[in-house]
Amino acid sequence: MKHRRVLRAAVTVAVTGALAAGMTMALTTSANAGTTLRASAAEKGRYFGAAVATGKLSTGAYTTILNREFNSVVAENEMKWDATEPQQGRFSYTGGDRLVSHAQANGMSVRGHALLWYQQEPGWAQNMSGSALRSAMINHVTQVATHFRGKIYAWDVVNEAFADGNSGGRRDSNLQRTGNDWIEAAFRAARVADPGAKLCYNDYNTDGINAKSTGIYNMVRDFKSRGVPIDCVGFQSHLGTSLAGDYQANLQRFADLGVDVQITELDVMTGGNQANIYGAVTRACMNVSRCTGITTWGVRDCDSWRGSDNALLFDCNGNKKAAYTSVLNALNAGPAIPTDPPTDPPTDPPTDPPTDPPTDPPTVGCAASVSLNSWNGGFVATVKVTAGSAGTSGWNVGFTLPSGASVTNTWSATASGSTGAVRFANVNYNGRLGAGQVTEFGFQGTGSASGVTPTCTAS
Ligand code: 9MR
Repeated sequence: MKHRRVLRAAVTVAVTGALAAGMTMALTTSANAGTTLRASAAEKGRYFGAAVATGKLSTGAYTTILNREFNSVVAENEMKWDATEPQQGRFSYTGGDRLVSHAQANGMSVRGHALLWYQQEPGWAQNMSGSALRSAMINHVTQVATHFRGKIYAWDVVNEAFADGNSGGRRDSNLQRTGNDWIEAAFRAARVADPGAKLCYNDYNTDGINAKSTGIYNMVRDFKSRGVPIDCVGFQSHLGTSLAGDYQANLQRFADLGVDVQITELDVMTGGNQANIYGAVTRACMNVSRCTGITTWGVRDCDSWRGSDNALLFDCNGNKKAAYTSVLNALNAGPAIPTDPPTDPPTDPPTDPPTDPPTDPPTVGCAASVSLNSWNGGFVATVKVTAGSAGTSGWNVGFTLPSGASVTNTWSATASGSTGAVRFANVNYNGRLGAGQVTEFGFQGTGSASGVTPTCTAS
């Protein structure tokens, strides 16, 4: 357990100021205090979540607590690369889909974890490198984010890419060796695949201002300045027996860059300080208006990867611990996320006599548009096909690719040709479209496809 040893070493940064300040606040509760974590967080415009092992969803004692206390879930393992693409190009979404359905049925949002991580890569990817790996990883991001499109509140697009210790630099991995731009390529692909999800970078040992968190801070600042799509940073917060005094200040400096922050994998070593640390972390989040939610990495102590650390808010019998009360009090005492200032009611526009709306001539056939996510040496194209007013029983989209570009992979369509004039025909489930109906397919390639325009033919 290499990861675990690193964690233990890194959580011993001491602090007491934040704890002392927090203890007085924890005694204060608001008049309309909630009585569950989810109600209290929601009252303040935030979520309170748990990591879930989907196998436990059929255990009543577990699900009772989950549904009562949490309004956000994240898959502990089921949305990771080894689970979702066990063989290259063969995707498996059983566990993730099950969690999403559970969330939808119980009014919970879903964090997606994690599109790319150097751990829990499937065996086939561990053996890859260079441009083959770059293509495979971007395809993975595209496929998985597309599958879950519209269902994920925030994705951990990249997890744990920075090194521990004082370098402030990237961690070595086969992903990193594909080129330093792998993180931004992943974020761009995720944005194209699910434009509605918040896209996060997530890491541990970042629970204070230190070399590692500063390395990440510099990356986020650079991404924001260059328009690389990033919306949030996750602070895992696997904590020991003390909390960094600048925990809140660290969250705030990221928020000041224009990203949301979230506590994504909170668990705290048992011991005298556990309840106080839980309270202090919760208060820090509440005090940062862009801290949108907190997730604990499991529900009951016995569900935790930290085993005998008893690191969570419920004991193995499902009883609330002192740490639970500390968190609930801090949620109830905290400020709400400020809402946008009320805007003046719209004034009625001057009313011109109604004119007939311009009528577009009916589009017979189909129209296609393409959105490209490019990186040095490759691209992913997402193509939108819109049926004309007669609908389609099939469609075919053509491109002329620039020289040097070559299609390597296609989804939701059948490709003919890979270079020059290439065509993509519908597959059996997406050919029949009603008037104005839209479907999408995609392809990935090497080289550059910039400037290509699609032509659509309907049958
Ligand atoms: O809790 C997860 C455990 O069940 C897995 O065996 C482990 C595999 O490495 O990953 C654990 O979750 C990790 C998370 O995905 C990323 N941050 C650290 C978490 C604890 O190791």
